[in-house]
Amino acid sequence: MNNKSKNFYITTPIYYVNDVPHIGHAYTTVICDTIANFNRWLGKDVNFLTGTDEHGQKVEKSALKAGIDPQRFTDEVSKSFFNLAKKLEINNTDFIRTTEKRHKKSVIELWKKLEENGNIYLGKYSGWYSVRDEAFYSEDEINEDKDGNKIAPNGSELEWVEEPSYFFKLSSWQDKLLKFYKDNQEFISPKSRYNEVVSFVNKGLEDLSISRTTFKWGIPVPDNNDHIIYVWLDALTNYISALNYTNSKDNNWKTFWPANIHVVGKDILRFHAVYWPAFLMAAGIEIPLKVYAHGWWTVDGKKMSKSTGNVVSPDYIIDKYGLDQFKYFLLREVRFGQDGDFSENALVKRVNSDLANDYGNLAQRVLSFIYKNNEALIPNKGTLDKVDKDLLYAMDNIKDKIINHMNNYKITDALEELWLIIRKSNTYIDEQAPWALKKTDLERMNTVLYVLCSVIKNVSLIAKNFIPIGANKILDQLSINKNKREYANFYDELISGTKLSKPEGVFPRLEIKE
Ligand code: ME8
Repeated sequence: MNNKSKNFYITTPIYYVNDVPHIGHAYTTVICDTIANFNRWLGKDVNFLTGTDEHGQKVEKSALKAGIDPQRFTDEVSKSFFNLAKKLEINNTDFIRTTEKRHKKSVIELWKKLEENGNIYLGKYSGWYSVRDEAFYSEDEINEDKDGNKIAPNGSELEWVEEPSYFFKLSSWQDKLLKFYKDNQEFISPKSRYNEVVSFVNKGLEDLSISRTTFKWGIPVPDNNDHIIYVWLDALTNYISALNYTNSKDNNWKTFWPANIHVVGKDILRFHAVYWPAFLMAAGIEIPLKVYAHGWWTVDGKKMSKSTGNVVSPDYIIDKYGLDQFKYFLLREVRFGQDGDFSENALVKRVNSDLANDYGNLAQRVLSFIYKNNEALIPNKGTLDKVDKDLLYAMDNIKDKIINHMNNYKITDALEELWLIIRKSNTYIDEQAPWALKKTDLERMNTVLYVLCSVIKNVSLIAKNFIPIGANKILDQLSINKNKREYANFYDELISGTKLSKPEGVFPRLEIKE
């Protein structure tokens, strides 16, 4: 690995503090954590950033409604996202808040750079604005609801805004953006989203209003405090302010920029795939390698919303069904990039079939058999038959495929691949039937169990990036040292005669509990 490919930088969106964390936020965070874990496992130096977006009209309104001043309000609500990260036991390296000094400094610096390069001018904005999306919409995007109110394509309410405003010369970046997309076809994933963005930019870009004057909660424009910097310009900068971009000598900046991947929901693709690269180009900063837009979760077939009362709390699901179970469902149920539907029934079904019946059962039946019949010791390897070699070869092959899938962010494919070897191993144990060999051929029984332990070890080394708690428990039961669980340990041979700890079921069957 050369130095650049040894480092890996991944980000979640920074979440608005006006909302309570729900499974949608948890999803993006879990996806990023898994990708981060996997890359760390491969031996890379990983920087994984998440955080909260705390400025803007929407947050100011929510603070007003709650009757508290915005700083106190954001301090409190930011904590709930910080606590979600803790509850999910993610391995983030940083948590950024846009109200922090380090962030404000970078936003001001970026603004000045854009101004110096002639990309900002003062004008007047009149048009439609959605406070919910913190976004401007052009006339051709606007619809009307049944009462004749103007609404955005996603249904959010619009208000007419007319005020002095600074503009970013987005229109002059249209051709450069199109060229950039053409030269970097991997910049936006999935492909359907890439096409969507290209066609949006092809239609023509208007200059972007990047300051507001009708509220105060944000970062003032340098030398003109009447203006507050547009919350998206402020928020997007988090990805570089966390690396201390204002200090070009900072090691984090030199090591981790450009980011390998920004993971976002499809709702905020335009900001990340059009505005962000335009700002960066205009400021002479390198553009990230990829923006991945994932799909949208509904709940029991309906859009999640406070008014419908169907917002699902991750804490509730984790306490009821378990953290690995929740993560596995999110990662496996829906192909990364596509929409999905959350229901407790689907979660229970998925967990019972894949975790309890397949993986958990494989580990439990092998380990408890050894515990009872081989004095809890890793058996002798003996001589491998073709069928043993085939299984070990398949494991090796699948490991390579999984690495390839994960390097291409195909998380669901990676899990499908891992389950192929788990199911193959369950078939192998049924066919080799160590319980029968116990009576006829102890040497062969030992070999079969040894092969199974090797596969369970390697499956768990990979699985711990996705479902760390259970996979690490299985590795504990196999007496694999905690610091021997990296990719580099994949080819470590198990040592016959090693004492195993008492096996315990790791993924119990779930029942729907009312
Ligand atoms: O947009 N399904 O913050 P936000 C899937 N502050 N993902 C969902 C989801 C759902 N139903 N609901 C939310 C913002 N998400 C800005 C971002 S970044 C510089 C600024 C996830 O709190 C998804 O990742 O509205 C979505 O993009 C993000 O939460 C939006 O979070």
